[in-house]
Amino acid sequence: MSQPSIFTRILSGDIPGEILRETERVFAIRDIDPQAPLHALVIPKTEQYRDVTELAAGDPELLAELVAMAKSLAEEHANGEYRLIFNNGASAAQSVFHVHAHVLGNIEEKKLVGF
Ligand code: DGP
Repeated sequence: MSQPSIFTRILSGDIPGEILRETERVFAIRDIDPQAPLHALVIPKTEQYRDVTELAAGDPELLAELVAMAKSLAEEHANGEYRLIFNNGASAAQSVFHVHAHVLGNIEEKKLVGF
Protein backbone atom coordinates (compact mmCIF):
# COMPACT_ATOMS: atom_id res chain seq x y z
CA MET A 1 0.00 0.00 0.00
CA SER A 2 1.16 3.55 -0.68
CA GLN A 3 2.00 5.91 2.17
CA PRO A 4 -0.71 8.25 3.47
CA SER A 5 -0.56 11.73 1.99
CA ILE A 6 0.80 14.67 3.96
CA PHE A 7 -2.78 15.87 4.43
CA THR A 8 -3.97 12.52 5.80
CA ARG A 9 -1.03 12.55 8.20
CA ILE A 10 -2.06 16.00 9.47
CA LEU A 11 -5.66 14.85 9.87
CA SER A 12 -4.60 11.80 11.87
CA GLY A 13 -2.32 13.90 14.10
CA ASP A 14 0.77 12.13 12.83
CA ILE A 15 2.33 15.48 11.92
CA PRO A 16 1.35 18.92 13.22
CA GLY A 17 -1.10 21.20 11.42
CA GLU A 18 -3.98 23.46 12.34
CA ILE A 19 -7.30 21.85 11.41
CA LEU A 20 -9.69 24.73 10.83
CA ARG A 21 -12.83 22.77 10.15
CA GLU A 22 -13.96 19.17 9.76
CA THR A 23 -17.09 17.36 8.64
CA GLU A 24 -17.73 13.68 8.01
CA ARG A 25 -16.07 13.78 4.59
CA VAL A 26 -14.08 17.01 4.34
CA PHE A 27 -11.51 18.94 6.38
CA ALA A 28 -9.60 22.20 6.11
CA ILE A 29 -6.10 23.18 7.22
CA ARG A 30 -4.01 26.33 6.94
CA ASP A 31 -1.47 26.26 4.12
CA ILE A 32 2.09 26.07 5.43
CA ASP A 33 3.17 28.82 2.99
CA PRO A 34 0.28 31.32 2.92
CA GLN A 35 -0.11 33.49 -0.18
CA ALA A 36 -2.87 35.67 1.30
CA PRO A 37 -4.16 36.52 4.80
CA LEU A 38 -6.62 33.64 4.40
CA HIS A 39 -5.01 30.66 2.69
CA ALA A 40 -6.61 27.37 3.62
CA LEU A 41 -6.67 24.00 1.92
CA VAL A 42 -9.99 22.16 1.74
CA ILE A 43 -9.51 18.44 1.33
CA PRO A 44 -11.72 15.35 1.08
CA LYS A 45 -10.82 12.77 3.70
CA THR A 46 -10.61 10.10 1.03
CA GLU A 47 -7.38 9.93 -0.97
CA GLN A 48 -9.25 8.26 -3.82
CA TYR A 49 -9.10 11.31 -6.11
CA ARG A 50 -5.82 12.81 -7.30
CA ASP A 51 -7.22 16.02 -8.72
CA VAL A 52 -10.45 17.92 -9.28
CA THR A 53 -11.08 16.32 -12.67
CA GLU A 54 -11.23 12.88 -11.05
CA LEU A 55 -13.27 14.20 -8.13
CA ALA A 56 -15.84 15.92 -10.35
CA ALA A 57 -16.29 12.73 -12.38
CA GLY A 58 -16.31 10.38 -9.41
CA ASP A 59 -18.22 12.24 -6.71
CA PRO A 60 -19.68 15.61 -7.69
CA GLU A 61 -21.47 15.89 -4.34
CA LEU A 62 -18.14 15.67 -2.54
CA LEU A 63 -16.81 18.45 -4.79
CA ALA A 64 -19.84 20.53 -3.79
CA GLU A 65 -19.01 19.86 -0.12
CA LEU A 66 -15.51 21.23 -0.72
CA VAL A 67 -16.95 24.40 -2.23
CA ALA A 68 -19.40 24.80 0.66
CA MET A 69 -16.56 24.51 3.18
CA ALA A 70 -14.53 27.07 1.21
CA LYS A 71 -17.44 29.49 1.41
CA SER A 72 -17.91 29.00 5.14
CA LEU A 73 -14.17 29.54 5.76
CA ALA A 74 -14.33 32.76 3.76
CA GLU A 75 -17.28 33.90 5.86
CA GLU A 76 -15.43 33.20 9.08
CA HIS A 77 -11.92 34.38 8.14
CA ALA A 78 -12.59 36.96 5.39
CA ASN A 79 -15.57 38.93 4.13
CA GLY A 80 -17.26 35.96 2.49
CA GLU A 81 -15.47 36.43 -0.82
CA TYR A 82 -12.77 34.02 -1.88
CA ARG A 83 -10.62 32.66 -4.69
CA LEU A 84 -10.65 28.90 -5.24
CA ILE A 85 -7.67 27.27 -6.96
CA PHE A 86 -7.13 23.65 -7.91
CA ASN A 87 -3.73 22.84 -9.35
CA ASN A 88 -4.07 19.82 -11.63
CA GLY A 89 -0.85 18.07 -12.60
CA ALA A 90 2.82 18.71 -11.91
CA SER A 91 3.18 21.20 -14.75
CA ALA A 92 0.31 23.18 -13.21
CA ALA A 93 2.18 23.35 -9.88
CA GLN A 94 0.38 20.47 -8.15
CA SER A 95 2.73 18.91 -5.62
CA VAL A 96 0.38 16.84 -3.44
CA PHE A 97 -1.67 14.31 -5.39
CA HIS A 98 -4.54 14.11 -2.93
CA VAL A 99 -7.08 16.53 -4.34
CA HIS A 100 -7.32 19.84 -2.47
CA ALA A 101 -8.66 23.32 -3.10
CA HIS A 102 -6.69 26.40 -2.15
CA VAL A 103 -9.05 28.95 -0.55
CA LEU A 104 -7.70 32.49 -0.59
CA GLY A 105 -9.32 35.51 0.98
CA ASN A 106 -8.55 39.12 1.85
CA ILE A 107 -6.40 39.29 -1.27
CA GLU A 108 -4.80 42.71 -1.42
CA GLU A 109 -3.46 42.78 -4.96
CA LYS A 110 -5.47 42.11 -8.07
CA LYS A 111 -3.15 39.54 -9.54
CA LEU A 112 -2.93 35.78 -9.57
CA VAL A 113 -0.91 34.57 -6.62
CA GLY A 114 2.38 33.00 -7.59
CA PHE A 115 2.24 29.39 -6.56
P1 DGP B 1 -0.31 22.06 -4.52
O1 DGP B 1 0.99 22.67 -4.96
O2 DGP B 1 -1.52 22.65 -5.22
O3 DGP B 1 -0.25 20.55 -4.58
O4 DGP B 1 -0.48 22.50 -3.00
C1 DGP B 1 0.08 21.81 -1.93
C2 DGP B 1 0.07 22.75 -0.76
O5 DGP B 1 0.28 22.00 0.42
C3 DGP B 1 1.17 23.82 -0.79
O6 DGP B 1 0.60 25.12 -0.99
C4 DGP B 1 1.82 23.75 0.57
C5 DGP B 1 0.93 22.82 1.36
N1 DGP B 1 1.65 21.96 2.25
C6 DGP B 1 2.63 21.07 1.93
N2 DGP B 1 3.09 20.46 3.03
C7 DGP B 1 2.36 20.95 4.07
C8 DGP B 1 2.37 20.68 5.48
O7 DGP B 1 3.13 19.87 6.01
N3 DGP B 1 1.48 21.40 6.23
C9 DGP B 1 0.62 22.31 5.68
N4 DGP B 1 -0.22 22.96 6.51
N5 DGP B 1 0.58 22.57 4.37
C10 DGP B 1 1.45 21.90 3.57
